[in-house]
Amino acid sequence: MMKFDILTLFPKIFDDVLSESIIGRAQKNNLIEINPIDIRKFSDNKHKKVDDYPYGGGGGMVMTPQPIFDAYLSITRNLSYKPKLIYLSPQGKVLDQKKVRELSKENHLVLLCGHYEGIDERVIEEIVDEEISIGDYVLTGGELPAMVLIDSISRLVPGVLSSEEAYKSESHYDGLLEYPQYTRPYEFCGKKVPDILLSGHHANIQEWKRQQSLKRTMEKRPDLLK
Ligand code: 4H3
Repeated sequence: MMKFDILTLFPKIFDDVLSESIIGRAQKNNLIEINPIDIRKFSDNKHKKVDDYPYGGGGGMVMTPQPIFDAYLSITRNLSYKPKLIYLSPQGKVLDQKKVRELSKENHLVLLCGHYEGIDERVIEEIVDEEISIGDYVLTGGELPAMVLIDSISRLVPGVLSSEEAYKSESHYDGLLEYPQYTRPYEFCGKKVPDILLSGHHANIQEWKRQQSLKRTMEKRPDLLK
């Protein structure tokens, strides 16, 4: 069982995306739990304000530390352990499948989503264990990266995919891209499925898949082979 608590100003946007398909089924089967927490509810301010102008100017708004800190305490207050807290940020280590595998070993992750110009540095220093980026580009908030993280980790939680095979041969599992896949019909747009895949010769098929993986990786992502 993997639990994700998400600290966000926009808890609703997680519901639709993560309640469909494989991740939705995983939640129903109690293999994962996804719990968005509305930071705004924890604001001490009478207008439930959660942001303010940056000291030193520079434009935009910064998320104030108090509501984030209290939302975080509402998670940890009843726990005898400290769950790992990840801040989704363009300054973090760029996510790859190795990091996904590592994080899938945890039982409880807290994901902190910033918005606007970001979060007051002091709350980051106090509660963040790890900063992760999903790539070298800037988004309006950490919510989409949090969903990417949840999806990539959840599919590695035992039982979420129907069999181990379902993910072991996929792109990036062994540092290579996946071989091409075919299904019916046998012929489409004048193109036939490679005969080897219909041969029934298991060893030859495995060898073909390996060769295709290497060829693809060489052509599309030579950087992965280095
Ligand atoms: C993560 C977060 C990109 C990534 C993000 C990424 C808004 C973090 C704000 C939010 C800060 C500006 N953008 N590449 N944006 O994973 O709170 O940095």
